[in-house]
Amino acid sequence: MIQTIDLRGLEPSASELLALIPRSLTDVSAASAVAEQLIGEVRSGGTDALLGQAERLDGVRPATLRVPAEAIAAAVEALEPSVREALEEAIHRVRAASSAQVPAPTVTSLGDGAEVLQRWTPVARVGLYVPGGKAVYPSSVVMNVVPAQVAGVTSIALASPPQKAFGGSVHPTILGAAGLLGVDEVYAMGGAGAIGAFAYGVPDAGLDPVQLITGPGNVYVAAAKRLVRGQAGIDSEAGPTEILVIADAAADAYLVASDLISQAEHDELASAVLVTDSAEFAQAVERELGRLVPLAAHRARVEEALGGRQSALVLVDGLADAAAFSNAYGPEHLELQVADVDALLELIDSAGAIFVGENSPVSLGDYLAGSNHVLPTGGQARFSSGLGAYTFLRPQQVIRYSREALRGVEQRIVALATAEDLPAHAAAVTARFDGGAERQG
Ligand code: HSO
Ligand code: ZN
Repeated sequence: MIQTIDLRGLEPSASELLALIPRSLTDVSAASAVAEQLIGEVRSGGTDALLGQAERLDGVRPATLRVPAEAIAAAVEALEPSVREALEEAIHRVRAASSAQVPAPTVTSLGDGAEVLQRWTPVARVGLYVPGGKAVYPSSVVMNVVPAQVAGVTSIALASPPQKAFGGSVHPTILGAAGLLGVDEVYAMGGAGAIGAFAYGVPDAGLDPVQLITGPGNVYVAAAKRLVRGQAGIDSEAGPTEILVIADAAADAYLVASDLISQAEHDELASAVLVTDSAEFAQAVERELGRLVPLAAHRARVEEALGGRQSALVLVDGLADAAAFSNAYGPEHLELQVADVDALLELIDSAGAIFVGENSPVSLGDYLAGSNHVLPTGGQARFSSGLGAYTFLRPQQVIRYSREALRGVEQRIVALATAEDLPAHAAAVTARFDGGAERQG
């Protein structure tokens, strides 16, 4: 059911390795034309366009675009007590771990009276997208809102697709999670149109444009984020979820198979990859998958994900090769289940989040580890990070020189400005010292 890729005895170059990596063929740019049209409609038609899109694409027309405050308060009250308690604990843990992501300001002294301060400033207003298609994830509300709040963002708007089963409003557990976090600006809108609404604003709904849009979504949401980038900032483009497990013969095949299935449960296009130096272990995992998959609640989805070109059991000669494979892949989630996890961890450089040891499954990080579950997919972990307080912060340099300190570098500025044929640059500095040759009076 799941393919085996045997790399033993091979020494692939970096580009050969990339070609060997199992990936789905999702093409964000193919969704671009549709996304562009939906964004265009929202820019010209405002609220009416968004409600019309809801009717067409979500099969229901919301009574109001913005969810009334009373509905959010009622959703908090209606949360099932165990769910509410779990959300509160998740909020507590993610808040604690996110607080460690806020850097302290630093001052660099470059001599007497010469100072460069670096401070971290939150963006003013953000739009957080919480998907509501195949599955509804109140946990993603926590993962988006908490780091923004920890960063000090003062204006937070949330969008989630209208739900037919709830009269066109946002799903009640999403509203409940938003309410627990004190977020009161929630819109029943989804897909590319919602991203356009965030980026350009919807004046007739009182929805002001945001400076940054974050959160996962389907391929149209990803395409829309790509289109509005520049108008607003975006986090990384989210694709189908991925899990890569590096395991050796010492690992527990039942637990590894369970973890692979856990992420395959999300999506037919989800990737589940095992990389191991033990062919016997790979066989044991395959046997466990054969036993467990038919028992899965979302069996069809799991079978499709595991049987797809994006999932595989990969055989390598040793754990150093496993690490090299994983680094080239840059998985969203990486689990290390080997005898010497610390030695292996040293070899890892690219992964959205790394789960170390048998008792740190991805499901822990999805909900309650305290880490964030909005993570880069599709190899983006090779150059970007998951969502965190830092996503909502911008480093800013504040320059403060005294007259004497400026005097100390005056001639060097003149030399460089002259070399660049920018004499006004030089003059702006010398004006402070030559008595102001051009100054009047
Ligand atoms: N594994 C998903 C997040 C999630 N799982 C939400 C359960 N709920 C992507 O990291
Ligand atoms: Zn998950």
